[in-house]
Amino acid sequence: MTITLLQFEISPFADKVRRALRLKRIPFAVVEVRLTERGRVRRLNPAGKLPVILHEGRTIADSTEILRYLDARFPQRPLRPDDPRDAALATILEDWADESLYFFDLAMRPWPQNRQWFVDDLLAHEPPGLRRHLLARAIPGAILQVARTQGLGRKTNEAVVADLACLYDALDAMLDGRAWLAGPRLSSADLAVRSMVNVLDRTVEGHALRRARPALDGWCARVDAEAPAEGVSAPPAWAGLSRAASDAGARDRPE
Ligand SMILES: N[C@@H](CCC(=O)N[C@@H](CS)C(=O)NCC(=O)O)C(=O)O
Repeated sequence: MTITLLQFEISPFADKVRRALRLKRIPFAVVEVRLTERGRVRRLNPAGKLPVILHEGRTIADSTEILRYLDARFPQRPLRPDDPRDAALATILEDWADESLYFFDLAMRPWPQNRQWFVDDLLAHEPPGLRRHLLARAIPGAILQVARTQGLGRKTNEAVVADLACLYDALDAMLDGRAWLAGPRLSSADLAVRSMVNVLDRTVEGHALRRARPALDGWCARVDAEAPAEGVSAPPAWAGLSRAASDAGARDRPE
């Protein structure tokens, strides 16, 4: 029975799940949920978060739980490393990406120089009209507020970028001479971290920091080759990519 993924397309957690499904070559259907459909999201997941997958009468929420479920039900191309120490490292890195690196996305994407692309991504499925206009005005501030509550958003912008540079240095060092973050093959750690780096690439600062780190840059290409992201909207001029280049990763979406 086909898996149905309910998602906000822009979400790095949805990206992580889509990459896992593609890596394992599991057919899936996507249902895009509107940002304003709060009741629908809560009915699917009382925590009020997406992604959620539906499979054989089950509803599974949380990207980490979803990846575990996929590994249990579809053992081909396992996401969990075999070696217990590698598996432990993958668990910790996945949690770090989801619970810490994610807040750099929330803190940096609403900045003025990144905002337009962010709003375009957020509202890609929202038809033109008054509601779209109001959401475009309200959402960046609301997201910044979440980052402030968490703490990262209370730092200066310069300090946030310096923190991210330090973390990217750490990733670059981990990946120097190694293909993957945890163990001898691509694991859930690679998917979780790559999905966050991917969304941070949609900021001027994150993009420049990633491109300046060769081991991190090469690893991004390796993950994308094995577990491709879907096409997203064209990058702005500063990203130095053509629309065709950005769409190159947009392979056919399984039905
Ligand atoms: N731990 C969850 C996090 C999911 C999450 O934070 N999703 C965000 C979108 S990026 C969401 O649904 N936010 C809606 C809200 O907080 O109201 C996972 O790994 O799936």
